[in-house]
Amino acid sequence: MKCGIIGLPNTGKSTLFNLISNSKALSENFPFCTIEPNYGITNVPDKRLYELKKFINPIKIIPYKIKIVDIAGLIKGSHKGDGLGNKFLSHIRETNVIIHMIRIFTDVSVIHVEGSINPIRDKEIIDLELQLKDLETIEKRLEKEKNKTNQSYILLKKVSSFLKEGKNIRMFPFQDHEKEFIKDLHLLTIKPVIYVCNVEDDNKDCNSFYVKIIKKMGEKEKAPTIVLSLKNESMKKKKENFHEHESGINKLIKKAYQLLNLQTFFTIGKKEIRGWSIPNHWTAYQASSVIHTDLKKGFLCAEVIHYKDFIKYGSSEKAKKAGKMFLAGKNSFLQDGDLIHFRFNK
Ligand SMILES: Nc1nc2c(ncn2[C@@H]2O[C@H](COP(=O)(O)OP(=O)(O)OP(=O)(O)O)[C@@H](O)[C@H]2O)c(=O)[nH]1
Ligand SMILES: [Mg+2]
Repeated sequence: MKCGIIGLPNTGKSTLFNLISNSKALSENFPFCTIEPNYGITNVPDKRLYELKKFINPIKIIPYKIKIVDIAGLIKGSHKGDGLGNKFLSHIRETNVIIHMIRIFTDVSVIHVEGSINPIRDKEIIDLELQLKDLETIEKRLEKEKNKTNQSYILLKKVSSFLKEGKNIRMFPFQDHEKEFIKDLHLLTIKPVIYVCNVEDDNKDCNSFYVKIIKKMGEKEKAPTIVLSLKNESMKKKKENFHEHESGINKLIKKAYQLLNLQTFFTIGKKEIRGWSIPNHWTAYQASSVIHTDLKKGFLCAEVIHYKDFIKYGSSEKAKKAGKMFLAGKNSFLQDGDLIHFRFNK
């Protein structure tokens, strides 16, 4: 599961990537600084790990992680190969959530490829490039389709008209089963998106004119907008324990995690408390595989305590005495935050 950072050149994508993943990708004041994508991982901040720590006091805490990709800047005409060519599209295609970086900060010393600050225009440039690429993908499929009366042909025709109106496919009113028809096309504008407004100062600019408009545009797509100042975040990072405080970056990572449709379970012990992430609706049996394949092979059952019960009773023993520990079989589903101990045959 990956999140890809996209946007015009010089909007702060690599700066964000470095902050999120503790990397040192090249980030300079010239457009197209990033050519090949940068790959990294980031811890997902979760307060529950620190709440659990109060009762267990382990040697270490291991948070769960998500993958982040910093993708080359897009410009007008990118879909047909202008700028750095259209290789970037395959990098976007392989992501599950898009983080769309929008420059609100005005700093004139940072070159803007369009020559002026206009976040609405900038968002529309990126949207249009992705829409044109999706349109091309759909048109190719439509040309190949011989049976013009089948369900998928009719659906794709509708989606194509929708794109031609300048709308991202994520806004299309799909019926529940319809997304299956187009899954293999790996369309770009159907992916969940988070808009990030990179402002000069997040204390002053949170409700500025442009931020309000971008938020409204996001709401129409049911997409969240996060406002942050990478300049300020970079300074904060130097001062504080980054993953424990409620920064804009942490909000962003949590939001990305939500959109990836993942859920969390915890394992606890004297040595470590660890968070694990699994797709929503995975069973206890499937969950065991993320720890070790041996657990899945010899799976007997999982001892489960819901997070709230553990916090209420303060230990596994006390929760068990209160009847709050239960055994989950192979096909049982888990709740987000469950504390799990797997029983298995060695
Ligand atoms: N004033 C100000 N400058 C910023 C901010 N965020 C990034 N920058 C500067 O903008 C320049 C470009 O930042 P990058 O993170 O490299 O931009 P990018 O989007 O990765 O650019 P490309 O790789 O060229 O597409 C750098 O000089 C950053 O220091 C910000 O919030 N405020
Ligand atoms: Mg870059």
